[in-house]
Amino acid sequence: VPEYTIVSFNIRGRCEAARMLLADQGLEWKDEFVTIDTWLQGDLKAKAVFGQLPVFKDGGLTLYQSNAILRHLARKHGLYGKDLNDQSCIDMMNDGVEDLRIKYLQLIYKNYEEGKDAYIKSLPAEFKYFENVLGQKKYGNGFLVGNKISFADYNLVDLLCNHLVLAPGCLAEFPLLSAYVKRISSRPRIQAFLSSDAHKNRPINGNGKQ
Ligand code: 0HH
Repeated sequence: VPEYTIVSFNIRGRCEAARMLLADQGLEWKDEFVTIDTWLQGDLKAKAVFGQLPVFKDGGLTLYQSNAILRHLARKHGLYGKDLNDQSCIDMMNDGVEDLRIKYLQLIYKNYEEGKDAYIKSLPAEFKYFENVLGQKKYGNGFLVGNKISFADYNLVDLLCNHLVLAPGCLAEFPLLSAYVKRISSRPRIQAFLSSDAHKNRPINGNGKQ
């Protein structure tokens, strides 16, 4: 019996980074997908702490908020740095990823047709920050923080993969970031996860835009 359950809409959305983390760590989880019809009945929404999905279950713990879910898994499975300073830096990185994810979701759900060109033009300025972070590391060939993968890495790689669908050439001028995405995506369990039908058949977003 899997240790964890993720209840979400059947999209990659805000859960795919957690699924990538779980897959990479060799952990088992169960996905429970909620249809729009079920959601519109309102019972699940009424129970949700902030009226939204996803919700994550770990034994007696019920947790809402996708970033809290990532952090819980990170604390539990050693994906939160080696000490307090690492933890804080990983939080800083994840907040940077969240800022970009919010912009991406605004485009997808609110402004896709009119905003797409301008959004793609704005990406180099966004990606530069992450390229610089990787460049400050000794060989530019590791992770966002320290010498070990953290939840922020899964979150960033997931978001960058979505951007490669939106704008396939968008990482071309960022050698460290391109190599980073390739390196993490080719970790054996992540590669297996990314090439699974479950992942491939799951739409990125809930409105069919990507
Ligand atoms: N801060 C929260 C987090 O990080 C934000 C969660 C959130 O945005 O966890 N939840 C949305 C997700 S749905 C939600 O619950 C976004 C796409 C919806 C389209 C679904 C299509 C499904 C197709 C099978 N929204 C519902 C709501 O607010 O009532």
